[in-house]
Amino acid sequence: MTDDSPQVRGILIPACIAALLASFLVGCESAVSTLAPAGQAAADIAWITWVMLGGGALLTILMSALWLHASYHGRVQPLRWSEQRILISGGVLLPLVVIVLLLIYGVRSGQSMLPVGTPDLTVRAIGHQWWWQFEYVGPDGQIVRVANELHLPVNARVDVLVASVDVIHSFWVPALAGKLDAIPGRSHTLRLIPTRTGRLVGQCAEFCGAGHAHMRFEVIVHEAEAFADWLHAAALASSDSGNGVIAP
Ligand SMILES: [Cu+2]
Repeated sequence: MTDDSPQVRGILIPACIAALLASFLVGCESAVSTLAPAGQAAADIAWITWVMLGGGALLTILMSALWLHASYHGRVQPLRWSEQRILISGGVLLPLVVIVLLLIYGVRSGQSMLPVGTPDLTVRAIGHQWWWQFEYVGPDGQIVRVANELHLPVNARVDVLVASVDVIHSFWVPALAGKLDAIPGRSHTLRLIPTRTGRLVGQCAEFCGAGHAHMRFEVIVHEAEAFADWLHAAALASSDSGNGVIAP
């Protein structure tokens, strides 16, 4: 059986079509999906994902069509372009243009997660085995500590200072932005700009021990006034709680 025998084609073609269709059946609309963005950085990531998926699909269709044509008809007429010209344009120039464009867009998207300019709010996110602690500065300057719930105001520039007290974790809210490692002894800053209210899901994205899979947290994006009310109530609850950490 040769590579282009009818048996091989009979298996490969349905397999390629099935793989292509399967990629469209993956659930994207959820509180934990980058492809249902609720933040500026996530919107950039989602856009480049769709561009790359579309470009990849077009190239796959083009190459499959050429392959099928060659399989069934062979070379029916001489090529108008020399083989060297085809190699240079398709093997060097095309990838160069695609990679440079992706690099420019990737750098621009990455910058939207950098803490540029003064934030409207700063939150500390501290990873523990196996939960997240979020710290706010309350209305009277007191520290407000919350377990596994990150509350944010909509359309605000929020700097999240990501740290860890034990092992390496990774802070990730797919619907808001990319992930950032939480490393013991260091603090890294991630800029979040939520663009719609609602409830989202965050998850530790670095295997950090037996309880890693349970290291999820909830993200609640409020209108600005509702966020101020929540912070005020959380400050009161925090002063009443024994260890100063509010558990949901
Ligand atoms: Cu973790």
